[in-house]
Amino acid sequence: MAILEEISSFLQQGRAPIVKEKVQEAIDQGLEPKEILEKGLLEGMGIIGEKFKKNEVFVPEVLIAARAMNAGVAILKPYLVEAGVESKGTVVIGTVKGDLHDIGKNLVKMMLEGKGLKVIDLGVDVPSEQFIQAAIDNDAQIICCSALLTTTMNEMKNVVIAAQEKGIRNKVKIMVGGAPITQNFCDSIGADGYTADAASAADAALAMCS
Ligand code: B1M
Repeated sequence: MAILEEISSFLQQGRAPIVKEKVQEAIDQGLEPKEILEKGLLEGMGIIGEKFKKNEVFVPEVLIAARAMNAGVAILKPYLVEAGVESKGTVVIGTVKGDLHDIGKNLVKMMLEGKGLKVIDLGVDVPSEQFIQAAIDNDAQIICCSALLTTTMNEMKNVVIAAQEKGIRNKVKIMVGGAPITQNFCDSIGADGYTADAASAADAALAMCS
């Protein structure tokens, strides 16, 4: 299984072109797409996530590793669909209305994908109704809201209220995060989960889906 270790290692180094080559090589060798995903790509992304949590690597390395993962996943995607690999859950993510900061949100998205979750990314400046509609349309288990401004964090409460009003509050968990967000704030608006960093957000989301 040396090739899977190579895929993991090149992914951690952020070497997208070699990751693509190695994933194709693994497919040509007859390895199962699910195994390439889980023991190669997700394994590598998981190691990066843990290092990020411990401040052993930083935002640029994570972004580059993510690019390498996306490159590998793009090669694998048609085979995964063919093999019928099911995602472990669906998450709708976005930065709340009025807020254009997306670096942290993109990191959370990447870590979620690294855990095998399907992510519907609504981008930035997302109104509460759009979060709810996307959750309904995609049968999502979780809505993830990111905010970086003290002036926009209260939008998260509107997402919780909109979920109640649309009658889906018992079907969907709402996770919140971003620099100004705290556990107290999460509790005060009636959201279901807060984590301080992207890797922990992915761990929490996976736990909520299972
Ligand atoms: Co802005 N900005 N910014 N900014 N900006 C901050 C946030 C600020 C703290 C700077 C400062 O004054 N010291 C300040 C906010 C102050 C406040 O509200 N108290 C601020 C301001 C004021 C503004 C503007 C109003 C400036 C102006 O125009 N006068 C303006 C607002 C625009 C808008 O959104 N409407 C503005 C604009 C911008 C840029 C466009 C220039 C740029 C954003 C570019 C982009 O995102 N594409 C920008 C940037 C880059 C920053 C700083 C410098 C960096 C933010 C960042 O990306 N950090 C920031 C200062 C700072 O934080 N030091 C600042 C890295 C990122 C990885 O961290 O997003 O916190 P973060 O994500 C973390 C965790 O929070 C967590 O995971 C990540 C890491 O693991 N996380 C989650 C995030 N979302 C999560 C969701 C989860 C769980 C975890 O679950 C769902």
